[in-house]
Amino acid sequence: KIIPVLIFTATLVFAVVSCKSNTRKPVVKNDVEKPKPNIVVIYLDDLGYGDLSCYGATELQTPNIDALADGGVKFTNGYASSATCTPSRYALLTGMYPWKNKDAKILPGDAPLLISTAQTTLPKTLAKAGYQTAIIGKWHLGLGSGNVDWNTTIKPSPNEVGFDESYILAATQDRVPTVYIENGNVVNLDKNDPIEVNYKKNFEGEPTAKTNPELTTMKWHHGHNNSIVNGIPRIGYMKGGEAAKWSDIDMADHFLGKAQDYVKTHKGNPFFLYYAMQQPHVPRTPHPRFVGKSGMGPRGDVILEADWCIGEFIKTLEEEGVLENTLIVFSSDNGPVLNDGYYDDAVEKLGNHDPKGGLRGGKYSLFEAGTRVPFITYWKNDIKPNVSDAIVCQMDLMASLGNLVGVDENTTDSKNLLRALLGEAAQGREHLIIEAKSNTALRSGDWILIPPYKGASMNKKVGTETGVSLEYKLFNVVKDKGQQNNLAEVNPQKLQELIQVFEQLKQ
Ligand code: NG6
Ligand code: CA
Repeated sequence: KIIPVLIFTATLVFAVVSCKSNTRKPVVKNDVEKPKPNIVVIYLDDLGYGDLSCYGATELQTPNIDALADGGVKFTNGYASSATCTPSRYALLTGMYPWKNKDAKILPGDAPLLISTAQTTLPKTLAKAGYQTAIIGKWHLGLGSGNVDWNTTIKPSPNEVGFDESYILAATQDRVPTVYIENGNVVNLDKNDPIEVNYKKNFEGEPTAKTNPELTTMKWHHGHNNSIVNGIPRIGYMKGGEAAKWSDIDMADHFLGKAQDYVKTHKGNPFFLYYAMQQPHVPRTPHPRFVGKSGMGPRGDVILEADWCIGEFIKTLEEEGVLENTLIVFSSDNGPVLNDGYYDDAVEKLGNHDPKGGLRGGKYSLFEAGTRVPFITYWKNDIKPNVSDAIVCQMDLMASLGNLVGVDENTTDSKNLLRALLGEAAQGREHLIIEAKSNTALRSGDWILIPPYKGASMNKKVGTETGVSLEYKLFNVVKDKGQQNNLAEVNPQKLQELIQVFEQLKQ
């Protein structure tokens, strides 16, 4: 009789103890059994290669992001797949080259979901390994299947492509609808004040920045002259949903609070959190705590705000006891832009700051500053501090993180660069195709090949070079970081070699 009682007691004690210590299933890494790490991707919007003090900025100090770089791997050849947001996010989450999907372009706020619910995604891959998954922040990959009704549960949404939980802004801060959406439902929606959205025409009698400029507190430079929300003119028309409208100046705090709550409530089991911050995309609306702090106008101020948010978020990981076992990947969806459609002093107050960090071009550009961005991996005690010149792309996170957690997906575009990403190997990709506004170029070893394209060489309104011209351009970006010397004529052999590689990869 005593033996069954003993077994029962032992089982009970074991259950209680294992529950308290939050035992995790082991993951095999370097043949050593370790608990599965939490994974957090911190993704900024339009942050440039030179916008952080750890990447050489002297006029802005970003101590919290610098701490990640100092304690982790800082990549000097880290790439977004594209020079604009939607395609980069598509590649990050699907591991697919965005130029293979003709719809992967900057999406309006009422566009249908770009990712098919049948597609393999990063969150789905991690979920296979038992991860809880969430996105908090900017989505910009479309919602629903056309003609979204914002007043019922929106489907498909991030929740149908792999995220257990989502708390998002649908498109961009400058596009309607200017509301938060939680698991497909508009937050604080008053059913008696339904939301209507239209990207083609205004709703009768509703003010716009053109008809009622006196209602705007931020002035538009190009585009951004449709509906006015919180004094800010936006892209697209929106009616109703008064109680649901977000507060722009509180957005950073709002997403931070959600991200912190997520950690607190999910720390018991491995989680994947995609924390997609809105800074420093337009409209730049720093909380009053940060106004004037950079001396560089709102663009600088929101970069400081983002850095502060990241510091607070990391503090939460630490306080909740999970920092040591959390792999953080930090990056940006595309390169920098100053005037992206509002008068906000970004150009006027820039001073000596170089958001491009010595690269050429910027957001929307095939030149390097369009896609080469800050890229940092940090895993306290696991990653040894290092600077890596390996060529890595955000698109590679799917294969690499899959490998880390023991789910090896059969991917074509996403490469398993786990060891490079953890700073254990110096070698990254051999080749990478980058994209800007549907044109593509090749990074191969030390070289960049930009094929000829028709179109303007300057994006005049924004004030950046597009990288588009009718000739082949060939640069050695290790010797010539600023892409000043086109070697296409003096090195025909390299040019032919890269044209072949490019054409093969594009098939
Ligand atoms: C452009 C907007 C720009 C920005 C961009 C998307 C105009 C004139 N310009 O069309 O302000 O919203 O789209 O940026 O409307 S991204 O980072 O999300 O790709
Ligand atoms: Ca962007």
